[in-house]
Amino acid sequence: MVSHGASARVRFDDGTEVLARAAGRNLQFVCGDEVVCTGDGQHAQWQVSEVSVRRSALYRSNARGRAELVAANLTLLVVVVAPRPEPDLFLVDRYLAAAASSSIGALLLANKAELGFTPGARAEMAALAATGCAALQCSAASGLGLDELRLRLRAETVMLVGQSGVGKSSLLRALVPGAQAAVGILLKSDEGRHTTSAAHLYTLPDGGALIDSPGVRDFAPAPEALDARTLGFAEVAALAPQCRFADCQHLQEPHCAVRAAVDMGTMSARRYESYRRLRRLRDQLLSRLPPGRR
Ligand SMILES: Nc1nc2c(ncn2[C@@H]2O[C@H](COP(=O)(O)OP(=O)(O)OP(=O)(O)O)[C@@H](O)[C@H]2O)c(=O)[nH]1
Ligand SMILES: [Mg+2]
Ligand SMILES: [Zn+2]
Repeated sequence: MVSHGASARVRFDDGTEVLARAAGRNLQFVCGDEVVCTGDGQHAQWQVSEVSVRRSALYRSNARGRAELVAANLTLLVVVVAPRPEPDLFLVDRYLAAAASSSIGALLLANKAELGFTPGARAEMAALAATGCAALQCSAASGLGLDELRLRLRAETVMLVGQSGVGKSSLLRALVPGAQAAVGILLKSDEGRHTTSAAHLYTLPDGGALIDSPGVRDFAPAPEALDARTLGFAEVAALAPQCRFADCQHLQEPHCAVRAAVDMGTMSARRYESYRRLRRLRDQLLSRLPPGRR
């Protein structure tokens, strides 16, 4: 289903779609939710009366630290980057952290590969791949890598996320024939222009579903949804058992295996800086929540 505020477009198993409203104020649903609809088809007055238990939930934080649901039942978060606009790898890290903390798979997708990434961007992406993050290169424009991408997305419930202008809607149109997603033009400033305004779920031809989402400048994972010990950083999770203290936050503590790995160069210094920033962000957001929620 696709939601626009209190109303949503709901697709039934037979492929027909209806517009439906929430039956009650407390009923919250987002793109990817499975819902029960009631109503009479004749007057097209459909109501969402029930939301099925979610197999996964991706949350972001609002300015007050509260969790806002972004998408439900995702199995794979595809974080799209491109040579232009210049990749924001800290944003990539925060998406990967949120996915890992919510048991959602992740794929780093390097689109517009035919334009060529800078050596610096290539090195950072290789460092991410070394942490175990799945990565693929493709080009929505030239078709490069799209067959492999189709195979990878088969039977998954996927959301494409990333900065504006990286080519999410272009990828959607390449993957879902007939999909009518707006594709924008990059501004000269390389800032990208927001062309997709609401999340929308499409059925993939080989099975599975794909959600296109609006480009973002920033993404703050909901503090309560982040794994408190590792923040969803794969290499931190792997190293943490070797830290002296079981509750090591990998900041100032002595005999910290994470800091040792950074010193030895086996963990990327940029990733560690990203980890520290996310710790600070999480602490700030938690401090804004009412005391009972922290
Ligand atoms: N050279 C090149 N350009 C591409 C490729 N994929 C997309 N583009 C172009 O990049 C621009 C932005 O593409 P969109 O698909 O609208 O980007 P988006 O990520 O959906 O952007 P938002 O909806 O604003 O978040 C368009 O001009 C596309 O034609 C690619 O593989 N190579
Ligand atoms: Mg778009
Ligand atoms: Zn540590």
